[in-house]
Amino acid sequence: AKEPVRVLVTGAAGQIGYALVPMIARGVMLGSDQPIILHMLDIEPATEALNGVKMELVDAAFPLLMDVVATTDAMVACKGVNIAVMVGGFPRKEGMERKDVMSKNVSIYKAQASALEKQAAPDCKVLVVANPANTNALILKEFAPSIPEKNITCLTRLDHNRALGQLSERLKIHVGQVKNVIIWGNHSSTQYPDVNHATVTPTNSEEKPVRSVVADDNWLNTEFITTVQQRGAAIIKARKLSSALSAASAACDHIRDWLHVIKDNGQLFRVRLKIDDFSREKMDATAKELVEEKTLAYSCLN
Ligand code: NAX
Repeated sequence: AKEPVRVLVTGAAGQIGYALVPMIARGVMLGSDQPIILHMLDIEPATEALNGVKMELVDAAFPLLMDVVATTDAMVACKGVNIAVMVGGFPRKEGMERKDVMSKNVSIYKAQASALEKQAAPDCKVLVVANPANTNALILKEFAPSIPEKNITCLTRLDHNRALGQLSERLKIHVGQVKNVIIWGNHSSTQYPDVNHATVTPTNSEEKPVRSVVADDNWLNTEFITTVQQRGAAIIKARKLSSALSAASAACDHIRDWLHVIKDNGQLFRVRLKIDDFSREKMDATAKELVEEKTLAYSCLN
């Protein structure tokens, strides 16, 4: 039998955590033959809720789940972890300044980076989900220097999957028939969902560029983009809660595909793409926002 893999989920008592831990324990992230030891971290006020989640994991009797560590101590939570999914963070509350939220998250990610730095398995793979996801990942990288930079990532897979969903609804085809959609930039409403390199393989036909199959550049350049950018807000409006099952599922997709690529050839690889003026403008705008976030985050460190 395979050695168990230790998977950390921070913010495990929250809504994404509640959707994510059973997926991991069922093998959705690492495969149906991979035993798992789940490490769950949350903060003191969530202790009881966290224990409740642990009780349900026990009750679910997952065949792959070898053990559960549920704790409010980051040093304990990070011990020996091979994969760390960072979902815990400080949410923006009404009336709060951007700088105050940033400052809270910078200190959380600085502390958790140090815990990972000291305790995680060598070659631990990190996925940051908590917002501001890109910037939290940057802070984590800064304060966990022994974790290889390429091992620290943040979640934009949900945005990617949302883009596939929109195209598949529009074209009345399955999501699996669309590929090579790209999300550039920040996981925020400035993100740029780019279909210029994407293709569709319609049933009984060969692969074609998305633009030629959709045949409506106006829709692709306006409504499609804003729908993907604003999808998180639309879910909140409908559910009165933010996306959780789709976020958890995307986190599993992200890790599964990442490990698969590593198994195949050991490295992520770069591709050379032609970028048109429309894309350039959108990419510059979201890059500008990322630089602003970075500056704000660093100002919180002082
Ligand atoms: P919840 O508020 O339901 O859960 C967050 C959990 O984190 C809570 O249980 C809280 O106690 C815990 N927590 C807070 N500080 C912590 C700390 N220092 N250490 C450990 N745990 C801590 O939020 P949920 O809906 O689960 O969302 C979690 C995060 O994901 C948010 O930051 C949210 O903005 C972000 N999202 C990111 C997405 C992405 O695509 N990158 C999409 C979904 C989601 O909005």
